[in-house]
Amino acid sequence: MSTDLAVQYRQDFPVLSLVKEGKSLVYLDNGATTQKPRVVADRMYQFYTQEYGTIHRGVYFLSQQATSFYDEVREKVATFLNASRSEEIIFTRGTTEAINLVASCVSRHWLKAGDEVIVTGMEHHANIVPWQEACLASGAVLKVVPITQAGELDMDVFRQLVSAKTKFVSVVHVSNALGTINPVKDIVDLAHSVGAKVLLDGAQAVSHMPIDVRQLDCDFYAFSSHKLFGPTGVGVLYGKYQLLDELPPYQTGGDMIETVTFDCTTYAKPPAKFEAGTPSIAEVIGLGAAIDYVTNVGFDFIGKHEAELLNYATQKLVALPGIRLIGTAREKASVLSFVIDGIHPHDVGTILDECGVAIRAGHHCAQPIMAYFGVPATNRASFSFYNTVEDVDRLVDAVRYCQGVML
Ligand code: C6P
Repeated sequence: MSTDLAVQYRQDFPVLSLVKEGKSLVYLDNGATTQKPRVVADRMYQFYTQEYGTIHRGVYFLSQQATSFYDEVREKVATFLNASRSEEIIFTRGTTEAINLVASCVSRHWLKAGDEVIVTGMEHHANIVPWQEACLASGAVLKVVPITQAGELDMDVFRQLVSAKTKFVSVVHVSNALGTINPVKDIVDLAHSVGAKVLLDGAQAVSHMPIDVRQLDCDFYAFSSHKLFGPTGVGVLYGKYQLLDELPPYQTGGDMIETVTFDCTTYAKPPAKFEAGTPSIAEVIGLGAAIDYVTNVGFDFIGKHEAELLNYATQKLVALPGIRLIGTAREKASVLSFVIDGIHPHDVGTILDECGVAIRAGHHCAQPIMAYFGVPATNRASFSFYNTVEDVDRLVDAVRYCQGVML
């Protein structure tokens, strides 16, 4: 087991040493949001206390320096995703805003009545509702690729659904509720074969595996900083430059224009065209520190360690009576959703919390998945590289304790 290194990395995350009512914290809600290494908080503290200024507006030193820091992070994100150029990186408030941006712009610019948009049965609400709105506004039709009992996409149906009418395909890279890693390169190729554009929702992927947008050839890729060890309030939309250039703006106002008169306004080029108003400057700088940090940890270690944790946890959990796993795909990230016979997930979550174990209980903003599996909610333990075998043992002990109390 690669736990020794994980134990070392834990030292970088002050909150992981938290002890409450005599119990040390076992943090297993990394799918919701990851904890922050000290370097991220320190970088933001330094910016706020010693370097703070607005960007793109001031001729004075602080503003120019802040502008350089901000633009450097754009370069860093471009390298992190292997984008062709930094102008392909748009800062948003998060994955949700990134998808809303694309859905809104695509609906106004590309979609017309009778066109089809494809999503899948394992999407987060953030990748369903914006497309429902886009279809309502444009008269396009939303098609849904079903999932199988293992929690995989039914690729045969996917291939049947894609046609000349398909204009856009929007698919989650890694499912937050099931852990499934989707065959996104195949999906991109399939969509491109009929000329459709593709967005990948990478909210749950970026902290687990390296992302190469040029290799994937996706048209858009979205993720949130707070799930990648960075601050809340900032996210990233990658888009191929030519497409960003073609699309209309999402929000309008300051910083996204070239010239404004009462007769005619012209827009700045991407990325400025999609970043109206003063952005989350300190948070973007914090995201830069998070990317440096995670790059230093390295996805070789992260992938190997998380796979070991997932296997170990899966074996331990299914060995208990009355456990049903929700999501048993062949390719999975370190997300373990389960239900326990006779105990509502919210009760499980509350009792595990008494044991110091933080997991998520709920529908995970993926109600269609819950409906498909016939459950109101699941319990979800999601692991990060700083979790250990001991964390898994504490989870399993807490589940056993919960069964003892409730059954
Ligand atoms: N999932 C969870 O699973 P925001 O809130 O904008 O940072 O991310 C939204 C989002 C979009 N897509 C996927 C696949 C996601 O998992 C999420 C957020 C969280 O616990 C909250 S429901």
